[in-house]
Parts: sequence; C-alpha cells; structure tokens
Amino acid sequence: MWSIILSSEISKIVKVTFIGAPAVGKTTMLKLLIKDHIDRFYIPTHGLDLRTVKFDDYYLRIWDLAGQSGYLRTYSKDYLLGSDVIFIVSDSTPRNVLNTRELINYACHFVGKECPIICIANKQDLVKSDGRMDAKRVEDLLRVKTYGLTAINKAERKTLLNIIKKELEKISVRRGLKE
Ligand SMILES: Nc1nc2c(ncn2[C@@H]2O[C@H](COP(=O)(O)OP(=O)(O)OP(=O)(O)O)[C@@H](O)[C@H]2O)c(=O)[nH]1
Ligand SMILES: [Mg+2]
Repeated sequence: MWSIILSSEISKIVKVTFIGAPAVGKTTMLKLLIKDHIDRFYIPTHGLDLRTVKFDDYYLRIWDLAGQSGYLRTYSKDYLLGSDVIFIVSDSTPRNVLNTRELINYACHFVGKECPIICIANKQDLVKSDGRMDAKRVEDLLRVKTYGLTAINKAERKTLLNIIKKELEKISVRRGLKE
C-alpha cells in the first residue's frame, strides 16, 4: 500500500484514531470502513490494529486501539500522538458514558487543540430495547461533538464516512490544502 503513495500525496495521509472501553465497537467500525465481514463475535483487540482506507483523495490511516485497561493505560498515550482526529467510542450505556468522560480528559492531555476529540455513541440499535442513551443525550453529558452510530449495520458505513468527511474538510484547511 505504502509503495504506491506518491510523495505529492503525503499531505493527504490522515491519522484517524479510535479509542474507547472494551467491546464498545471500535473494531466493528474499522471493519465497516474496510468493508470487512461484520460478525457478531467479540474478539478483543490486542495492542492495536492499523489499516489504510482510501477515501476521496485521502488515505485514512485508521488506528484501532485495544480497549482493555492493560493496553489503554500503557500504550495509548504514544498511539494518540500525531492523530488528526480522535474518535472516542461509547456503547451509549450510562455507565460507559461516564467512563468516556474520563477518557476524554485523558486524551486531552496528549493532543493539541488542532486535534478534535469527537464522540461516537455506538449501539444506537439498542436505545429503545436496552436503555442506551441517544446521541443527543450523550452529547449533552459529555459536551463534545457526538454522533450516533450502529456499527453492526453495513448501511451505516456512509454515516461513518460522512462523519469523517466533515473532519477531513477541517484538516484540509489546517494543512493549507483548501481555503
Ligand atoms: N448491538 C450492537 N452490537 C455492536 C455494535 N457494534 C459492535 N457491536 C458488538 O459489540 C461487540 C464488541 O465489538 P468490537 O468492535 O470488537 O469492540 P472493541 O471496541 O473493538 O473492543 P476491544 O478490542 O476489546 O477494545 C461485538 O460483539 C460486536 O458485534 C452495534 O452498533 N450494535
Ligand atoms: Mg477491538
């Protein structure tokens, strides 16, 4: 993959980082983006998973960080550095949303103002049946821009790409690629 990226395209490489507690759906989002098969088995990520997705004329380097505390507390700091955008993923349960607040505070220490921290309130398919919070409620509690998603639904790939697209526009302006 890397060998076919021309030097003129380097400014189009964007680091997109997913971080969040175990089993909130980060790897499912990665699979959604790379159009991998989404099954319902939970296989915890160890360390991190790193993939490149070509989108418009950008190369999205997706960093999917393991949520288990051993990894989260030891490696995430180094992995967060250099992110162009960080998506903090929640499974939208009241308990996890509270933990997500702590994680936002943690991430804020390692990235500058130029890197937005955005919440994805995942598992929105369970809002009615399982008492999950809707995205608006999560946003009110966390006070960071929040988007709702159901990552197991293949049709929501477009939703996720649109969320990323909004950030890409801002990144282009920051890099002087667009006015
Ligand atoms: N109902 C529902 N389940 C989901 C959704 N997204 C992911 N899941 C399920 O949640 C479980 C955990 O998903 P993963 O994507 O592996 O979670 P993760 O955040 O990568 O977990 P770690 O790698 O341990 O940090 C899997 O069984 C998924 O099928 C969703 O939108 N709705
Ligand atoms: Mg994972």
